[in-house]
Amino acid sequence: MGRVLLIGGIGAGKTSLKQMLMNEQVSYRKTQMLDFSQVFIDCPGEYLEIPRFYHVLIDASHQVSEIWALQDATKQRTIYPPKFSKVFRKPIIGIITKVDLPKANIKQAGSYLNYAGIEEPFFTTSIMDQERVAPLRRRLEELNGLREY
Ligand SMILES: Nc1nc2c(ncn2[C@@H]2O[C@H](COP(=O)(O)OP(=O)(O)O)[C@@H](O)[C@H]2O)c(=O)[nH]1
Ligand SMILES: [Mg+2]
Repeated sequence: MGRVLLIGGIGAGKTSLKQMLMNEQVSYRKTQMLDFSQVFIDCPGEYLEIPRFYHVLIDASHQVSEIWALQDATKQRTIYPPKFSKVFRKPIIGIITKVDLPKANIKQAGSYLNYAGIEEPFFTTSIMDQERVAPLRRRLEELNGLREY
């Protein structure tokens, strides 16, 4: 089971992204049995913003095959400590959210992810654009081996 841990600050778009991928998956593959609430571990943003909660994220990471680290493209600051990705022993990918908003600065968001120790390529997402999340949907399917169902 390829579970994914979603991390990111409060309001980064973790729950929205999960919701988007869940809904689309449900209509796209009606017969498959996967419960996406069991695929995503969606943590409150506080777990990343308050250092005494870091251990909760680290514990949760033991139950997943991959971590998706979100960075809000409209945020002028990062809440990731330097090299934070290195505390995990799982692959971690960077996702830049809210790229539809006028304030979005994808380049800066990418540099914040780099600062957290996360390397390109980054995924970009928007709740306004289903097509844009298609690569993440494919990644999820690959993680879960859905092609064999
Ligand atoms: N414009 C825009 N708003 C977004 C996007 N993703 C999330 N939001 C909004 O940002 C707010 C916080 O999103 P949420 O998914 O709850 O963030 P979480 O705290 O990381 O779970 C909500 O009002 C969402 O509608 C996006 O891609 N574009
Ligand atoms: Mg949430």
